[in-house]
Order: sequence, then C-alpha cells, then structure tokens
Amino acid sequence: MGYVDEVFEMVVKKNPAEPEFHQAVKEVLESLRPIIDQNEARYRKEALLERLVEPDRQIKFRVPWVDDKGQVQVNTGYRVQFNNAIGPYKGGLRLHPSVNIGIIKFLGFEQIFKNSLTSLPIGGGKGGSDFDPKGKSDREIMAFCQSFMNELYKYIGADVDVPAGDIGTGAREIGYMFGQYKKIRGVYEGVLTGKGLSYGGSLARTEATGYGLLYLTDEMLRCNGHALAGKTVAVSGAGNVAIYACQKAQQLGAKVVTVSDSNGWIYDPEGIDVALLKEVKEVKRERLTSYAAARKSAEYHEGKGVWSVKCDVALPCATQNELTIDDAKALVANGVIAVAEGANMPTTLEATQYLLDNGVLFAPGKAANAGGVATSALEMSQNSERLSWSFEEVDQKLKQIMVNIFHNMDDAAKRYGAEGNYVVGANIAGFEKVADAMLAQGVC
Ligand code: NDP
Ligand code: 2IT
Repeated sequence: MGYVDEVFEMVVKKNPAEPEFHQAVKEVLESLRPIIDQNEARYRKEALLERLVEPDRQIKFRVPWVDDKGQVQVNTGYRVQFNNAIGPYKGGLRLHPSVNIGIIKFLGFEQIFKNSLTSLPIGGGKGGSDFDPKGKSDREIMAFCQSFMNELYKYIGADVDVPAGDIGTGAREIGYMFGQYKKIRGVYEGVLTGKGLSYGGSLARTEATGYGLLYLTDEMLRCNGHALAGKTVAVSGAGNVAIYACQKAQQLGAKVVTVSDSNGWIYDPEGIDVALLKEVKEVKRERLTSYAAARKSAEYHEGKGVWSVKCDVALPCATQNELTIDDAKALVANGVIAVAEGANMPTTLEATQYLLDNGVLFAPGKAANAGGVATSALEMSQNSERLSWSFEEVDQKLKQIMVNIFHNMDDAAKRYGAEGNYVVGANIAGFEKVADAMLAQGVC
C-alpha cells in the first residue's frame, strides 16, 4: 500500500465517526500524491503525514449558561489547535447545533493549508460549540459567549491562538467574547479578529471573505479567457460570506439571482437587492421569507434548489456538502463555467470530480474563501503596531493576496502536471510551505 493510502486508513481507524474529517483528509492527501511520490522516503522517515493529520491538541469543555427563564443550559465547547508550524493557530469559531469534534477537525485541517496559501504567518485551528444562536435574546448570547470564554481564555492569546468568526459567530459574539477575555486576563491584545471598529477591528474584515471570493473568481475567469462582467451568478447562503459575495459580484458587473438559508431559497431575476438582504439578515435577523415579502421580483422556494437555476458562475457560501452530485449535474447541464467555494468544503468529493471532468473551472474553498482569514491576519498586524489602516489600503492588500493565491495554485498545478486542476494546485501550494517549516523545526 502507498504512503497516502496507509495514512488515510490510519486516520479513519483512529478517528471513527468523523466523516467530514475523513473527507477533508482524503481530498488533501489524494491531491498531494504527486509531491509525496517525489519525496516519499524522507516524508516517511519523518512521519510527516502522520504528524500533519494529528492535531497538536483538541480541547473540549463544558459551557453552562442561564437562559431568560432562569433555566441552566449546557453546551459543549471545542478548540482544535491543529498546526502552528508557520504561525500562531488561527481560525474561526462555529456556533451551530450540528457542531461536533469531527466538523471542527475538518475545518481546522483545511485551515492549515488555507492559512499557508495567504502567504501570511498563521497556523491552523478551529473551534466552536453546538450552541444554537437562533432565536436567542442578546442577553442569552452574551451569557453563552462569556461562559465559553471563561474556559477558552486559558488556551488562546495574541501570539498563541487567535480565534475569529464563522457560522453563527459575527461581530456581536466576538464583542462579548473579547470583553470577557479582557476582564479575565486584564490584557488588551488582539486575541480575536473580526472585532468592532471601535476596539481594534479592521476595516474591510466584514466584507473580506465575500469580496476575496470575487477577486479570486474574477482573476480565474480572466486567466481562462472569460470575464465576470455580464455573467449570471447563483449564490447560496445569506450570511456574512454570501452577502458580501453578492455585493462585490454586482460591483464587478455580474447579476446575482439567488441566495438561500436553511429553510429555503430566493430566485430574484432582477438581481438580489443587497441593501434589503442586509436589512433582513444583519439588522432584523429574520428569515428570507421577509426578503420575498418586501420585494416584488423575488420568488421564495421552500427547501433546497439554488443549483437548479441556470447560471454561469456558482458560488456556494452556506455550509459543507451543500452541492451534491445531482446539483453538479444540473449546473453542468445548464452550462456553468465556474464554481468557486465561499464556504468550507461545500462541494462533495463526487460533485467536485464531476465538475472537473466536465471542464468547469473549480476554485476550492481553501483558496477561494481565504480572504477572510487573510484580512484577519491584517487585523493582527494592525493590532500589533497599534495602528489602523484605511478601507482602501486593506481592500487593496486583500485583492493582491487573492490574485497571488490564484497564481500560486495555478503554478503549483502546472509544476506537478495537473494544469487547470486548482484542487491539486491549492493543496500542493499550501502544503509546500507547511511541510518545509515542519521539517526545518525537527520532530515536534
Ligand atoms: P453565517 O452564519 O453568517 O451564515 C451562514 C449561512 O449559511 C446562513 O444563511 C445559514 O442559514 C446557512 N447555513 C448554515 N448552515 C446551514 C445548513 N446546515 N444548511 C443550510 N444552510 C445553512 O456564516 P458565514 O457566512 O460566516 O459562513 C458561511 C460559510 O463560509 C461557512 O462554511 C464558513 O465556514 C465559511 N467561511 C466563513 C468565513 C468568514 O469569514 N465568516 C471565512 C471563510 C469561510 P440559516 O441562517 O438558516 O442557518
Ligand atoms: O473559515 C475561515 O477561514 C474563517 N471562518 C475565518 C477565520 C479567521 O480567523 O478569520
């Protein structure tokens, strides 16, 4: 059996019942085959892959809090510190009832390579809880966040591990967590990113993941003889990533015709009204039915279905495994040119293969959505130098980072005989730097 297959088998055996983690490891290891084949003896002797797939540590803790009725609730908190070969652990906190250790591990594993691709000095980590923020009062959210930080503070720090937002964690939650960290530690430091602008946040961090997704997609289209302007775009999700993906797509001259949430989806042939979407989701925290009620041109559909709409570019921005083989077939049948992942691992392995086999340009999440964490790293830099940069300055840096990521993954794919396969290119380009740093730092 080859080295890749041996390590994958070991991962499945040692981490049973963690299908998302298995999926992420499989996707990465399979595409690293060309570089691993060339270096197999050394990597085996150094147990490089065995070290890469085993987190530095996994922290799991109780999060008790009191709801508005006076009832004590108990959730489970997680932080997986996966790899700090190239910088302090960095990655978001997901608050969603589906969260379990396997999901946090898949996200933390992906984050290692994503963070490396940004070319900034950040290692890989992820955390979160099975807490469901939906329907909770502000006071309940604060109670949860403070209790979560009462335990998490022991393991994080501006030079150790710097968490940020993800599904269910936005500026409000980061604010409550930052306040509690400051109270417990008595230290004012950039321990979290995605902070509010009045206490160390970076301009353009809110927009960064969605904007970055479009900067990379635009560059990928351009380098393959297409242009984003005039294209029809389907977006899934209606959260932070989706909203700013819609906004930047429109600024670049495309028409976005869909968004979705976990209840249903919108088809708006006149183009998504981003101001209305923001009002519904960011201000009122309501469902997409409110968007449909306020806009004549919008059709609301219950359940799944965004990928059945005819589009040139598809941008999955909701959650893992939301774009299945049937969706990929529908997109190809409708003539899709490009799929770029705003979410983490939204496309199943089978669907990814189908898109690649059918000549669809495919930008994997660890490259396409890296703009969020890259701008988090820019927030860390600003915190360290106790300065804040203008929106334009951050946005310009973000754009350059995304263009560089595209070219780095494009070059890596070419170097290893897989031209145009950006899954191979992104994984190899991300891996090279981490592997080099791990080998240089010895057995640790
Ligand atoms: P938000 O919480 O702001 O929005 C998430 C959106 O996805 C909501 O519309 C939500 O619908 C929908 N969604 C979440 N879970 C599910 C589910 N199980 N089934 C169907 N729909 C679902 O999160 P973000 O926009 O921040 O994150 C979206 C994706 O982007 C995630 O995969 C995240 O890991 C990834 N990402 C985020 C970054 C960031 O900076 N925020 C950076 C890089 C990647 P509903 O409201 O109904 O739950
Ligand atoms: O998946 C991700 O890259 C994020 N949720 C953002 C992480 C960060 O540290 O900004």
